[in-house]
Amino acid sequence: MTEDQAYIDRVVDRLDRAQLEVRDTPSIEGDPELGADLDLDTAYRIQERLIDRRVQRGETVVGVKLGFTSRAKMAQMGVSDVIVGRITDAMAIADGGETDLARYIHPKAEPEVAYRLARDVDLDDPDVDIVDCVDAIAPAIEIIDSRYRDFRFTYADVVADNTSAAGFAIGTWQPVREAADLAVRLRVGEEEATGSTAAILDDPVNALHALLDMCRRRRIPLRAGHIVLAGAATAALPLGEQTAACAVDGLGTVHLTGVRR
Ligand code: OOG
Ligand code: MG
Repeated sequence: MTEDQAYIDRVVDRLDRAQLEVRDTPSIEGDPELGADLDLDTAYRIQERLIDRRVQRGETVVGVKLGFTSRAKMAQMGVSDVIVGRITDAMAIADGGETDLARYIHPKAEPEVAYRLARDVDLDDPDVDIVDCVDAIAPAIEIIDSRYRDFRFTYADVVADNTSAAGFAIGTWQPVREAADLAVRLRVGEEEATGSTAAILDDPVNALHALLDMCRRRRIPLRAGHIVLAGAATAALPLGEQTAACAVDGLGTVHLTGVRR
């Protein structure tokens, strides 16, 4: 891990500007000058600094997200371990609401399952039961928008880029229930992706266990009220001026519409 603050600031500047200016940027790890210093520890520190900047601009962290919890996603992106990122209130889209496509570089929609934390999770308590800390479940759509050109990134790249987090919509919260093998359907315009919640680490509840493990290792706080996006159940579909609708059997539906104003 590099202790070089100037290095971290440089990468943070580059990714922050890419998001604010809605302009893609090449891979950091592929950069002849910056690439060698981007290990995973440094990537998580970069992600944390990026979030600090958003908070300084007035945003509030409202939860966390897991990525690459499904084999379809791992295969689509060519990686093999889960990642964790942060979501803020500025990324929230109302169920049935519109999202301005001018905010995104090349958005894609993913069908997800969301959990809600009823209380703070004590990362230092070895006996903590994260499932016990969850009080609600809902269908969700995540909008990912990698800041990297053509979604081409390495594992450390995507961690530094806050795991491509850009937007999310949550359906109706309901009491937490078993969700191991529910059919999932995502429609975006004429395109459709179908799968099962079993694609999410065999059962989305396993995403909660993976999350706790990652948050302990990376010291990422889990607070009462936080939303947890468990990860996509299918590959992502590009979002244009269209409605994206996600249905999860037994959990209901959620939709949003991409618009150009
Ligand atoms: C990274 C984000 C992956 C998921 O649900 O697997 C993710 C990306 O594919 O750009 O959010
Ligand atoms: Mg996702």
